[in-house]
Amino acid sequence: MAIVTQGLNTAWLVAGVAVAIFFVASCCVGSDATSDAGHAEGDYPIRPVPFNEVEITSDFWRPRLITQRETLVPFAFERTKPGVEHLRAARDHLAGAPTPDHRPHRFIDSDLYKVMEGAAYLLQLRRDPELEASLDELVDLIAAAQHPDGYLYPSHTTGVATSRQMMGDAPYEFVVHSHELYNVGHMYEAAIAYYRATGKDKFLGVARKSADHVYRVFFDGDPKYNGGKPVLQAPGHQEIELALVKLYRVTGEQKYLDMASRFLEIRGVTYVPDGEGVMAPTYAQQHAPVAEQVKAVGHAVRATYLYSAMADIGALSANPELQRAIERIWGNIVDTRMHITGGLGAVHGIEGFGPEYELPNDDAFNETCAAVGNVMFNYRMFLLYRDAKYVDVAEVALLNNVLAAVNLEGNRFFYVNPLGADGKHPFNHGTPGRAPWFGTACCPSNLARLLPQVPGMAYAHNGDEVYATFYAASRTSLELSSGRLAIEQTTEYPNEGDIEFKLTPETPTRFCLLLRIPTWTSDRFVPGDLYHYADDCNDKITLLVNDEPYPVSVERGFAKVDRVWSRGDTVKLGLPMPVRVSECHSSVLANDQRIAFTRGPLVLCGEGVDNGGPVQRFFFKEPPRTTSATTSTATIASGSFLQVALPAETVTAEGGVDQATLNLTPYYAWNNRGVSSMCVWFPRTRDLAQFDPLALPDDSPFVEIAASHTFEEDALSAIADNHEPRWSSGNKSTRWSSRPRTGEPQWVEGRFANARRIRSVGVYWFDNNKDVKTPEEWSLEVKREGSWSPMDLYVTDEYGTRVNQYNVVHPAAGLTCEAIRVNMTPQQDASVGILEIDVVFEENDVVRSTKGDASEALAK
Ligand code: FUB
Ligand code: ZN
Repeated sequence: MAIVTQGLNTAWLVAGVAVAIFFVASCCVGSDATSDAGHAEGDYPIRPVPFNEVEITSDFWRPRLITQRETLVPFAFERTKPGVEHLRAARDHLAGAPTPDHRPHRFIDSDLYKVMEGAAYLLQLRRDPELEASLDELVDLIAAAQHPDGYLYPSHTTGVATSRQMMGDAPYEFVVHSHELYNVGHMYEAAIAYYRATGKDKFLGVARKSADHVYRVFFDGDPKYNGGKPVLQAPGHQEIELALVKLYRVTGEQKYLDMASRFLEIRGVTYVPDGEGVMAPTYAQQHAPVAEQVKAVGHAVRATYLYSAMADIGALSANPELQRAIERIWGNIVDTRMHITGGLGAVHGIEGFGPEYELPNDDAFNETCAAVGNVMFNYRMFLLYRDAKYVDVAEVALLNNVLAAVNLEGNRFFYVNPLGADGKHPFNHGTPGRAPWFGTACCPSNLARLLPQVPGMAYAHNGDEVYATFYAASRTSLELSSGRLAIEQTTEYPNEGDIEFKLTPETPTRFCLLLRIPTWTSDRFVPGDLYHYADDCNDKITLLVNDEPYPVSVERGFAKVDRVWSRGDTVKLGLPMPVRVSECHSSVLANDQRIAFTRGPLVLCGEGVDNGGPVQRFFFKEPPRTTSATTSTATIASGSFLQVALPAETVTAEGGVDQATLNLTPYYAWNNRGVSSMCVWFPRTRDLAQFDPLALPDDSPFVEIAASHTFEEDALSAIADNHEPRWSSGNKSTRWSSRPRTGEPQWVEGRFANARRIRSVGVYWFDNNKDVKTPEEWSLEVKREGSWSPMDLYVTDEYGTRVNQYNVVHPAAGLTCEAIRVNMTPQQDASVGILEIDVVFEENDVVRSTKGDASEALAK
């Protein structure tokens, strides 16, 4: 029986190479936990042990799973209440009640679904009647918000949402940005998880009804939608595809797998947007049929969800074209577009992949969801190819980028994950640290559902081969062809590299144990051409079976131990874990003359909080001998983590150089002790080191600045750091503000190196429309010959308070001065703030050099 029956092109149907072992896979990590009913001809050749069959005893992971249950998921439910309101409004609307006056985000329900999915995994791990009852209530609500024909999208049901122009005037009119199918895709995943946890099929019924409806409208035509013609358009945000594969697995309904395949098949074929930015063909990977795609482009979350679905369907339909496409794309990612932390989607704006090798540090975007997607995609690639290199990438993304995205306490999040920070720049949607939640909360809700599934990456098998893939202290048992096998794993991994297994087969039996030998033990930290070690390590991997040395022969990243096993046999794997030094591919300009430190699978970073000030002041002329590194454990209220100390050099306040110790922390643990500077890639030259990354740059108009008051989370230097703001909201620019002072007059002033002849002064106001607003009024004073006086304004000028632009004023007549001062009267109950002051000087304006002391300068 061909796995995909309708609508697939012939090449897909006659896919040549059949996968050798066909059984219904049970997947994990965003895929499926068990597979009861699917009947594919092809599938992944190995089956992971489901997460709920692996008991985690790890001191690293257990606390995280407890935090998930006790803090993260309850907190996420609190924060997704607007999603519940949105569904309630839809339910009431369908029942004829007026829609309340609210302005929900158009796909806010998806965040709730993801938290429900995460909660259902927790239920699967342990019964919790209270949690189950609250999920039951939500399921009733979702069912009531669904139209009788299966349509479910509260924003169109109620007609109320923000960004209405992005959802079209009617259902499925603007599939490229409405997120109607993204929403229901997440709903399917939640419904499947809830069904598996509770055995109750009401939610699954809602999912099936929705999927049947979508099939009808998109592929057959339904008189109520799109004038009865099939919509035949792939969703702008992928998600439904992989969710349909799961729905197929849980129900055994072939139609859902066909539908997933058809959504892949029509992508980049039946509809190609032809604009720019979010309407560019590449943005949602619609620039070419998916099987012909070569490089990773566009929005990174969409991309990784697409590639995950391509792996699923490539396996299920044994489709070599799809498989080749994702292999190519994977290569392009690891060779040119992935940060060392496993972060994807380096550039802001499209939240996506930039040009090859464009991997900035402080300015990296690296959305948390993209790292989650990187884990999902790579784990599927491992299931498909049984090659450890894919687990290596998944592990790096998980242990570094994904874990960094939530604090140890479980209630503060990163959406954006840079590899450097000055401690003031509000890179994370308006803040320089983690935020409690976001207007678009895809990232924290993704953490709610990914983390409980991590144990499901630990083991996989195919009946005769047992793969130990993701090391963590744990216990499990699995059914081999020859009988049951119990496994106990003892390790401190990822903090230490010694891993011990105790194997207990029911009876002596032959099977092959495959132990992952991570890429980080080789000449590089992570697969691909981007990063390689700059130092040597002579420590050898060791392998003992029942305490006897066993040869380490590695194939596709796994050391094989093929023998007859008896009860209580032991295997000890030793993966040396010294601190290593990495260099980056020379095409990555951001890392030119820089090095990074790693230990085992963990990327290390320096933080200001451990280093007595900005960590950007450290540099290493020579890659340090990391044998001199010392390790210790830092313990804070919310957890503990390893730290490393290394000898380094620093620049001093006076511009000299000192010997110093650089303290490093795992990247995943940064920003758990307040906001401070952070750096992953350290300079190799003194010139690249900065004593103070917030100091005024050399080309600033001012040499000295002062203010009546500066909020502790802001930086006064922001007003003259030559970074052009794009919006007054200040979400993306370092800013100065007088918070929390409200109502009181404020001033900022800047002194020039010499008396200068001024043509104009422009002020770009910071106005977040909350506690910081443009001033009630403002004016300029200028300092001439040591005394301040109001600046005479050009006759038609006024002191403006427009947002999103400079408010420019000119002096009435030629004016030479040593300094300027901006005096501001705030609006009542608001503070004032400035993002940038732009001073334009007349050419050849220097009146008299004062050798840097303009206070002595004389005006002409
Ligand atoms: O569009 C849904 C999610 O919101 C995306 O995956 C994120 O990038 C954010 O834009
Ligand atoms: Zn996200």
